[in-house]
Amino acid sequence: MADSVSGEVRGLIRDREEPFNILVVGHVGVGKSTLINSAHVAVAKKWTELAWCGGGGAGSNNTTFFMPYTMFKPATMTVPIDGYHETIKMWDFAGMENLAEETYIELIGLALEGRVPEKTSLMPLLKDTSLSPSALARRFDEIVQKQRFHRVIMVCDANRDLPENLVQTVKRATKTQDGRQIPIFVVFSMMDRVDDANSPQYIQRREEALKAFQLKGNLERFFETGLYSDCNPSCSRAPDKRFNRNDEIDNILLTMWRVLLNPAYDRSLRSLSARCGPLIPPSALSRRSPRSHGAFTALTALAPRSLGARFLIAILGALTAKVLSMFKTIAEVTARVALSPRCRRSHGAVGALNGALAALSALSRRSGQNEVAVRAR
Ligand SMILES: Nc1nc2c(ncn2[C@@H]2O[C@H](COP(=O)(O)OP(=O)(O)OP(=O)(O)O)[C@@H](O)[C@H]2O)c(=O)[nH]1
Ligand SMILES: [Mg+2]
Repeated sequence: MADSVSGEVRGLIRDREEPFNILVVGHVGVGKSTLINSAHVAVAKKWTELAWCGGGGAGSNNTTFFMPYTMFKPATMTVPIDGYHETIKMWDFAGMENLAEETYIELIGLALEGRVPEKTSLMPLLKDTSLSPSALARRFDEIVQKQRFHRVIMVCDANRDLPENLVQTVKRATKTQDGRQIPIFVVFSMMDRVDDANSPQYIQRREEALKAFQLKGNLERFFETGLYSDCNPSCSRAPDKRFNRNDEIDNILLTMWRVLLNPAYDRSLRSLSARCGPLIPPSALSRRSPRSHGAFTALTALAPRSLGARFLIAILGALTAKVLSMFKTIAEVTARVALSPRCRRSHGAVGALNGALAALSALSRRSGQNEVAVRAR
């Protein structure tokens, strides 16, 4: 089973010929950098410390630069993937404990659009309270196509309550200004520290996450796992400092890759104008225009993704066209009949008859022989 998934994932990796960027977000110390390394290990089958994982914890901010990590380079693989174009990158986004929401939303949003250059130092920007979202947008006004994002992974510590602010931030930021909807995947890390995954407290936390990301009934985008960390006893490298593989972690992360790389999730990445034509003024879709949110959602629903809505509209359109063409046909037939020679002749006959009637009634009034006159007609 694991081997077949591994083979499938290697195929999906090879098939990605265009840049494929995954943004990893989450609070400070939840395991974002550790996830990047662990996701790499699951496919590479050997350890490489791509992203630096420090002590973590509130305020430690190990990751402060906006860093891309190219996954699965031949030198890091036990068995290199032939024909792989080195297109897949995971990007580590700094976590913030007490985030200044507007600035953070703007910065994540700009990053997702490919406007924040790699290696940008994020902390000074996030901590600068005088920096308005519009000033940030002006600072990063150029889109680098190969740096646009295709997936977002939100990492949450399974032992901590869901960071509501960050959830909302990520949900808003993944609806980009040009109308793309970047798919979000959720990873509950630190599962090795969860005492009882059946406890009401944990179940409620899990339910809240599923609800917040509308994943109920479709767990495909939700993953719960411990990660490869010195602190995780089930794969700990101490005391011999050797890397100990863990099949359970590998299987979950291989499944994550299979879903992440599924081309079906690329559909919502086409810009809305490409999906709905030039009907939508781009300004109405701005992240900074919350009023347009409803309209945006409705338009997104009509986009190719929602086949049901499109089908309904197509049927209504076809029916309207049919009714209009029927009216046109009736009008045309009536006009033609009215103008036909037979019709004109009968107009004359009716006129003549009416004339004769008038003459007869005048006569009969005079002679009192109505009946004879009528019969003679
Ligand atoms: N036990 C255990 N420890 C973990 C797990 N994931 C991460 N850690 C540890 O938690 C600490 C923080 O992990 P990081 O990956 O640096 O977290 P981060 O989210 O990148 O942190 P910042 O970059 O500071 O925002 C490190 O000591 C990791 O080894 C896990 O699943 N289980
Ligand atoms: Mg980090």
